[in-house]
Order: sequence, then C-alpha cells, then structure tokens
Amino acid sequence: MKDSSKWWKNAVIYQVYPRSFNDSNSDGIGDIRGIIEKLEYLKELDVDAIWLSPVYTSPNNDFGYDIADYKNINPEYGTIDDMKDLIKEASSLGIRIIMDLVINHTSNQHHWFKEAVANPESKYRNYYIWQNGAKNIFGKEKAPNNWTSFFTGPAWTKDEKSGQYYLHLFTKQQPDLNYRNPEVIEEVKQILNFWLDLGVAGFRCDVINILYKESFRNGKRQSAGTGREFFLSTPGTHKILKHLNKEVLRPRDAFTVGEATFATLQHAQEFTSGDELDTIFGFEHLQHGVSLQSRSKRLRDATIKWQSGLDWNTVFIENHDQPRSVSVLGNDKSYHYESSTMLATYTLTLRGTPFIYQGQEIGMTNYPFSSIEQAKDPVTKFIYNIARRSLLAKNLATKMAFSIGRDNARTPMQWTPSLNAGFSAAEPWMPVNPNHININVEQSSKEGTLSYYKDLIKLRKTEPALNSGEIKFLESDTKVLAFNRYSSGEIFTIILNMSSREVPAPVRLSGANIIMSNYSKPSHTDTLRPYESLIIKTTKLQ
Ligand code: TEU
Ligand code: CA
Repeated sequence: MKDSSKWWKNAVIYQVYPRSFNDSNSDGIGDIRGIIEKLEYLKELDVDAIWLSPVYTSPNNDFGYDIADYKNINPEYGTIDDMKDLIKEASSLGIRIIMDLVINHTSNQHHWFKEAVANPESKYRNYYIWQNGAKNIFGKEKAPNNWTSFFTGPAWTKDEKSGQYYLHLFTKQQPDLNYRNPEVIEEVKQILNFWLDLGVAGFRCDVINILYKESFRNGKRQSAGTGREFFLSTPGTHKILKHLNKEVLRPRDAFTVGEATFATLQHAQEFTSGDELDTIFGFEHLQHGVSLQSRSKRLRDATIKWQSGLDWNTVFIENHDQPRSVSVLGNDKSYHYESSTMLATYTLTLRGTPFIYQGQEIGMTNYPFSSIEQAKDPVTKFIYNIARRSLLAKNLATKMAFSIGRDNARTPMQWTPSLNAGFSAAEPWMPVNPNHININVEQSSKEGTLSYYKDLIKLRKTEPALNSGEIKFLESDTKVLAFNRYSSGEIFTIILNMSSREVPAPVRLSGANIIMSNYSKPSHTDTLRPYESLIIKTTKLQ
C-alpha cells in the first residue's frame, strides 16, 4: 500500500453536521458557505479532515440520510459549485473532505424509487426489495415477514398500486436498495467515482454492514431490528465491499470509515482485515440500547476490549446520533470543564483515528427539551408516540423520547455568547441552547475546553508515541482508565478518572513528570480528583 493512503493514521477528523454548523445567508439553516467561513477555525484547531454529514438533495425525512440525488446538493445548503469551492478551499488549508455515503437506502423521492412505483415494469423496480404479503392464520394479508425497522414499527410498507411490499430498515421514506442486483452496485461505483473526481478524500459509509440481506425469513424478536441475523455483516456484504474496494476505493486511494451498527469486535476485524474498509465505527462503548451497566463502566470495558482486539481503531464518543458526551459520560453541571477535558483526553490519546463532533470541543451539552413540539428527529417522534400509546404520561414520554432520539446532538453550534450563538442572524431551525451565554467558541478558546483541545491536538502531533505508539492498559480502579502509549525511548502514561469521585491513582503521582493536566494545581497526594486526567511522560534510558 502506498504511504499516502495512510494519511488518516496521522489525522484528527472533525465531523460537521451542516444543518447546524454555520448559516451564511440568514435563513436559519447551516450551509456550505457557512462551513467555508469556518475553515480557518478548523485549521486553527488543527484538524486534518472534515467528515461532512449528507449535503445531497433530500426531502429531509431523516435530514439528508434519505438521499434523492447522489450527485447534487440540497439547495438549502448551496450548489455543486459551493461544494467545489469547499473542497478547494479546504484543500488549500490542508484539510480533506470525507463524504457521507448513504447507500443502504435512498429517499422515496429518488427518481429510481419513483419510477419503481410508477412503473413496475421499469428496470428500477429491481433496484429495491419487493415481496408479496404473507397470510395470517385467518387468511388475512400481513407483511412478508416480522422484520422491524431500527426506528421502530414494521420494516415493510405496502405499495397499494402493485399490492407488493417494499423493505425499509429505517423510516418508510427510506426504501432499502437491492444488492442482489448488480446494476445497483454499478450505480454505487459511479457515485463513488463522481465524488472522487471532485476531489474528496474518502467516505464515511452509513450502516455499511447491513447492505446484503441473506434471506427474508422471520427473525428472532429484538428490541431494534428484528431480522438482524439475516442482514448484519453477512457474507454477501463482505463480497460487495471487497468488490468496491478492488474496483474503486483502493485504486483511487480513498479512505473509508464504515459505520457498523451492532457490530461485534469480530465483525470489525473482518471488515478491516485488508481488502474491505480502512476503519470501523463500532458502538459497543456507547451503550447502544438499554443496559443496567453504568455508561462509564461500559465505555471503559468496551474501550479496553476494542483497543486490545483491533490494530487500529476509530476513537469517538459523539456524533450526530448520540447525546452530548459531557452530559451523559461526564457531569455538565458541577464538573463541566473537568469532565469535558477528560473526554477530550480519551478521544485524543487512545490508539486510532480520533473523530471530534462539532461542539464537542467546547463541551456543548444536551438541550433542556420540555415539549415534544421541539422535536425534529423522526426517531424522537416515533418513540414519543409509542410511549404515549403505552399510556406513559406526557412528561415521561417526552423525557424518554428525547433521551433516545437524536435532537440533543443537532442544536446549533455555539460560536458566541450573543444572539443565536452567532450561528445565524435569523431564527435557527432548532433552538439554541440557552447555555451558549457561557459555553461558546469565543469563551472556550481562552482558558476553556477548546484551548485544552488545541493544546492536546498539538501534543499528539508532536509526540509520535501518542499517535502511532503501541498501547498497554494498566491495572486500575474500575472508575479509572489508565494506559501507556510508547514507542522507542518514550513512554506516556495517560490516566483518566471517569467519575465525580475521588479515587486512587494507579501510579505514583508525586515526582511524576506530568506534562498535561485538567487541574491547574498538581495533586499532592496519589488520589485523583473528580474527572482528573493526566498525561505523564517518561523517557526510558537507552
Ligand atoms: O445510523 C444508523 C444507526 O445505527 C442508528 O439507527 C443508530 O442506531 C441510532 O441513530 C442511535 O440512536 C445511521 C445514521 O448515522 C443516522 O443518522 C441515520 O438516521 C441512519 O443511519 C439511517 O441512514
Ligand atoms: Ca443558510
């Protein structure tokens, strides 16, 4: 493999959710020109690439994750020329662009699907997955099987015109593509080439581990995605990824990070074993679903497991689907600075490519939602309706919906303490968190979380051991994550107290060469304070 294909092993990647990043034309919606305006900011943070959440033409049922035209831009965000400018201007600052590739499904407004419905004889019918209904014991028609959408409810919707059902593993406006049809794979190759020709550096591949459905039998009942055993990480999906890798991705030196829903460590190893994807986003560490384990314990255990089991990980604790990390893994009230910087240290010192989600670098928090009317995410609305149907009181249903739904991640970026947090001169499409008065880029860059991020990124880039060094975990209290990163001559010991309690440090602190800490005064004991995080440097005698 050429060396240049490994740029991502030395990179820090920043995720932009365009709708909520920066609005350049005062319509309350973030846009591509808005991102261009903030490239200098990203340069100063010293990120090497932007993963851009979808900007393609879309009716926004799932805010861009339902694509109606893969080769065009949603007019709310700008034009294809704006996109070319973004790629060019970013590149002149040494920042690459990674596109979001959503190919498990399209929008029902894509002309392929419209044709498939309007004209069942057209070749586009076979771009999607159609089945006849089944019969229940009374002879009444029902869906072809018991599969459910990841977003709740049945995974099949009947097309009244033909009487057949189409499969959708997400909303019913997101019909799944048929990967048994080689023409679909050819279309995907064209899409990849189209964007690579425009100069993008790679792709974040949405739910890439569910492309190929091995069969359409009834599945085991599960809380999300009944039927998964027939479509998670199947041999058919591996075959398609090998093909795309060989035909397009490898020859064109494109970087890939695959989002793999419900992936096990073994799945991740298989996808990244050489001829499929470069890296994987696994979610075991972020408590997908309901669990009695505390979030921090799960984060710690899964991190040790994946870091030990994969040669090169992605390291992330936020994205546009997750709650804000400082609110769920830290303490956004009493220890905002301490816990957001502890989480920064987690993100930037483990072995792998770190991904920072917009706003994470200033410790943006969950939003104090109080009414379901404020929900934009379809998932929040689905959960609310289910909860109400099961007779949960309004306030509890609201709380539950916003804790599972994805609106917390999508409130506007907080740039300044002034009107609309400097995101837009008009009323933003989602409410701005009232805490922007204290939590914003302007203030955070002085002595806040943002300045800590900058220092840490700089440190990571000047100390090769922190980037490419080996990793070894240390015995510690279960509330502490502690590890060494080392390469020739240099050892860095990273210690993270993931709790608001005082806990014993796993190594002696007195006399240690602490080169970075999120407390202004060093500890005089061997006790870690709430969310204390430390980087200790030891130079080995040669
Ligand atoms: O998310 C896939 C996915 O697994 C989600 O269902 C996840 O489990 C959920 O969001 C957790 O709350 C990807 C995208 O990141 C998401 O934004 C899209 O809605 C989804 O695919 C469909 O394209
Ligand atoms: Ca705008």
